[in-house]
Amino acid sequence: MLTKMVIRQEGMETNELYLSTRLQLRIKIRNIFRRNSNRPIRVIYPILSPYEVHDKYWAQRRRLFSRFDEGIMLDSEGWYSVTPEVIADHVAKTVGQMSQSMVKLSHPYEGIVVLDAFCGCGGNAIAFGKLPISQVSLVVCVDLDRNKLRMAAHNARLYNIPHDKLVFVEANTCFVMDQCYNNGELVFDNAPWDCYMSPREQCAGYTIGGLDLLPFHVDAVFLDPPWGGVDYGELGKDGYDLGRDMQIRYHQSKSTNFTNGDSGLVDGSGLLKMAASATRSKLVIYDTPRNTNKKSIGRAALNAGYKGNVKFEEHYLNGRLKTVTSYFGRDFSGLVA
Ligand code: MGP
Repeated sequence: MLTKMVIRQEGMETNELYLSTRLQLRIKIRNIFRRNSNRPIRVIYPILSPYEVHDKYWAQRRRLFSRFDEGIMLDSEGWYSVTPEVIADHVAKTVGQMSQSMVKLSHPYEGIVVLDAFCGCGGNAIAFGKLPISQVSLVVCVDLDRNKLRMAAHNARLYNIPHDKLVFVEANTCFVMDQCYNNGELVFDNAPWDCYMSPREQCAGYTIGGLDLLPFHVDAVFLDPPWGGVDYGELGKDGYDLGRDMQIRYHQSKSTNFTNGDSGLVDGSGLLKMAASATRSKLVIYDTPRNTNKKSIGRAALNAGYKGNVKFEEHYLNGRLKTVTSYFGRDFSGLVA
């Protein structure tokens, strides 16, 4: 960790840290004989029906969405995993600003195309959608669950996000990043497209459909994946290891470069690599638990081919650390004295 500063805004504080991937390489070599055993994490999902919500999240509802009372819709997973609005807005704004120097755009008046790889009920997609078109021109919202996409569309309308700024794609996001994009361009080579087509529908004025809605290119990937349930905190301070504790199902019969053997699972490090290879700029934004082990972020960065420094933000709400965000794609060494 090389430097640290604090940004404050409306009850939210963000610590900015810069992690050196070179430093992580040294740590990796030193730790090679002290590998953690592959102990499985205990996953306890809340026993709630899709329409019930834990008191703790209900109490935070207007922090999750300032327009909650206008009719925001969330399912049980959405309740515990959606990013609080002020954090989502901050991250989106940071991406909008960073992208201007990082992404070479074909049209000077247009912004970047962001792939929101785990859209869920839309908290982050809405935040990206609020940015001016000169920063973000399109958000491609991917999720396996069409009902979540419908809720996200409904929620986006409550925030008056233009209908042509969000497109909702029902698909396995690993498949999208691994098989549909390479170096930022849409590729058709290996994709059994017929198997992955989903019917098209209009919802709250937005289009929801399958892979045929994917745009020809993407500039940045935003990753806010499931962390394995609500008890990630039991792994302790710095105990959440991206390579060990995050497991995302890749609905794909053949194993690829990114899956762990034939398990059909991609770990958090493989996920970053997949996202990086999908974009040309390698601009990837990664939301992970507050107890994410920073060395595991460094290892994941190296594994995905990044060099130099990674920007790492800790987001506090009313003095409590909520989430952390890592920004990959630019070497931040110049900012570090
Ligand atoms: P939390 O730890 O469940 O709540 O999630 P809280 O109120 O901070 O916990 P407590 O210690 O006060 O009891 C904190 C934040 O992390 C949530 O608001 C979500 O933004 C995010 N989050 C939590 N989970 C379990 C997930 C997840 O699985 N995926 C993603 N992407 N975000 C999550």
